[in-house]
Amino acid sequence: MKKIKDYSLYLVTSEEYSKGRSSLEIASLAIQGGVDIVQMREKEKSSQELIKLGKELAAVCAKNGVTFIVNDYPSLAEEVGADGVHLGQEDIKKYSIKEVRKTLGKSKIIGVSTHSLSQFEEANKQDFDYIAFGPIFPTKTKEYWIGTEGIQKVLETSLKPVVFIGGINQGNMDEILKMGARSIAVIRSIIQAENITEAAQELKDKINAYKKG
Ligand code: 3NM
Repeated sequence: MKKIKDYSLYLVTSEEYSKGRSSLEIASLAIQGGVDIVQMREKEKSSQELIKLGKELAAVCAKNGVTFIVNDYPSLAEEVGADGVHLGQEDIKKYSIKEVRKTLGKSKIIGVSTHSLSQFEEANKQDFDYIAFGPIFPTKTKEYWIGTEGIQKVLETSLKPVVFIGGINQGNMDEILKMGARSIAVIRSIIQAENITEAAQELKDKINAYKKG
């Protein structure tokens, strides 16, 4: 792969919030529900564990035509054969985007997290393939949220696909879909669901309903 064709539903894994289920099992079930992109974001795993899980997730995603992204580490993304890497604001202080492009090659995807309009505007000028913007609503991994206010501006000015993230679930997603968002990333509203496949399907169906107008 390949640039991403469809950014509709983006699953971020996190085994520490998954009620004892493995990220591999969750990703497999969520893919059946229509997830388009899977990101491995495992803050508590060793590098050996990340390599093992990364290879397993890469295989499951490839088999199902789903894009696989690794969080934080360009060299790990390369090692496990991921389609790309997702970088946080701290990561982009550590690595230059030119270096990351060189490590991964031109065909790979590089995404970045942004948490304010000014970070978004900066990222919009750089050589990223997509931009994540959030947290829109309260979430577990951040102590703040930015609300829906900037969404309009982001959608009007973005030169690349924007994925909205942070506290988004089946109950509140209409609010941002109504504003024009067509791409969302989630952790808990998929990984903590009793039925992972149905939860993903519900999120995807809602996005598709707005896409059809
Ligand atoms: N990044 P949930 S919010 C990993 O705003 C992550 O950049 C965010 O988890 C950002 O869907 C977030 O459970 C957590 O709220 C998303």
